[in-house]
Amino acid sequence: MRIMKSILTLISTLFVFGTPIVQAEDRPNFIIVYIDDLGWADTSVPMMISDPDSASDFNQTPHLEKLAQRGMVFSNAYAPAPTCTPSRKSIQFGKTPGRLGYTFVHDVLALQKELSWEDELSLADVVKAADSDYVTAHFGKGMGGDRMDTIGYDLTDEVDGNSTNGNFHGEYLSLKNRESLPSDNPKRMASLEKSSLEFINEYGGKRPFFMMVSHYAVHVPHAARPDLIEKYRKLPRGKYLEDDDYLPEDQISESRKISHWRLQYAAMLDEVDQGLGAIMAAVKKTGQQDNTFIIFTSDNGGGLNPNGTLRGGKANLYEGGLRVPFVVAGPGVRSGVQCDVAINQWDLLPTFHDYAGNEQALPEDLDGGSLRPVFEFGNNAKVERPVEGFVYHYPCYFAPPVTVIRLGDYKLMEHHLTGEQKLFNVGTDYYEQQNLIGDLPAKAAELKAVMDKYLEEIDAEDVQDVYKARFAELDRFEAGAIEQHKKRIERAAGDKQLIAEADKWLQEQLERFDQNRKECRENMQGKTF
Ligand SMILES: [Ca+2]
Repeated sequence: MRIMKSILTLISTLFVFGTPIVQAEDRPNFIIVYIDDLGWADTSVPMMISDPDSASDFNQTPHLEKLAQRGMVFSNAYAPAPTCTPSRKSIQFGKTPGRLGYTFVHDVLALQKELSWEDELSLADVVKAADSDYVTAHFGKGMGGDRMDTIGYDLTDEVDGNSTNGNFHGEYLSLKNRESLPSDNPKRMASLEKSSLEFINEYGGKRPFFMMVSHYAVHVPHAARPDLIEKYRKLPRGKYLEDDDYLPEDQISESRKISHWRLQYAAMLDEVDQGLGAIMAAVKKTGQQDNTFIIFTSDNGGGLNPNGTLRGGKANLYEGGLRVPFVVAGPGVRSGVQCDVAINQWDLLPTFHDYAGNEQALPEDLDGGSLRPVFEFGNNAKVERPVEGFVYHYPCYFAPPVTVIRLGDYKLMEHHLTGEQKLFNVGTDYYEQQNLIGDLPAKAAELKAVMDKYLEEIDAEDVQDVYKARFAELDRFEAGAIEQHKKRIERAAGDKQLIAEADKWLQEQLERFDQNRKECRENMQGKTF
């Protein structure tokens, strides 16, 4: 399939030479700065001008503010899933996680089927098929399952191990020896900045490029440079800050440090923003500012609670889990404008296809549409997609299994086991406080019909199959543990202490798997959402 793609690239290159729509020197560059778990209202750029709470009153992202002034802010931008792995696949391939068959983190059914996405057309593939002179790079957190260098990226930093997810949570200098990062490189933010600047300096203005920088920040465990933490200690207190945030560092609890010390969170985001600023400056220096799309967004909704004014957050299907910051600047993109048209990250593949001047037809089974009309005409324009609405299929075994559709201003949520439904007008009530299911049954039925048709079309995963795959996986884990225990007993050669340790270990494993089974059975009872 890779060879097939290369042939297609060659054919398309020849074709482009025959009928040049976009000259090689005019091909735009693309940069995506992809943040992990950044909430819709976490930056200092209001995602909705009419809602002051759609920006943080504490965190500072001045470089993102500059990007927003130069370009557009999308108030209704969506991640493809409420968690990392499905979003990271979806953004690459222009298809919903449901269609790709990978819908939640550790999708046991996809793992059981040993699905691979190497043959899918990726963001990197569409620009290279437009012009083989494009050079493509991916730095940072991967997508799990397949390494980024197997889906069309020329340069990646997944070089020192077989990990398909980059560097776990960005905790190590090197995966091979598990060497910890120095304090001046938290979440590998300095490493990512270095890689991205080297790449821009090498290729900017010489070859068209696409670079995706996938941050490990701001995912847990949080980490930040001490000097930046001190900067935020001195700034005016934001409304979500608590007294405990201002304790000396050695008195901050470990759990707070890992997931919700807001001084550290702001400091971490500050460095993400500095990295964006460095990229913007490097692009400008190479003379490519007016020829480069820079997109800043997040792979799912916010991991911190409260999550601005949105309901829920990471890992659930309320707006807090799905709505993300989205800022873009680039050639032809309107300047200093907020756009309220609903867009999704699975739109980026057809968008790149369009702007790069790719003359091949897009695959027919895509979910996204080119964002060029809204980039150029804002609220007056419409995105043409092959499918209606945004469908989120989430047949998860460790959370309530729910499918969601957003169609127009309405959003229907339906539980797979109980059939419980909720309906919101997220155009006006994006806080999702008013469940309209009793008031607007016809609207709910209309959305459900579109949703069901889509699920049938993509042969969507069935939650009962997911449960079965989970139990089969736990059986496999258990058999593996028993086998490992047997070997340890053999190796112990009668040593009572070693035997006791091995027995204890096995006992713990078996208890854990039983607990996992119990949790799964409880979820099968149909907890509300
Ligand atoms: Ca994430």
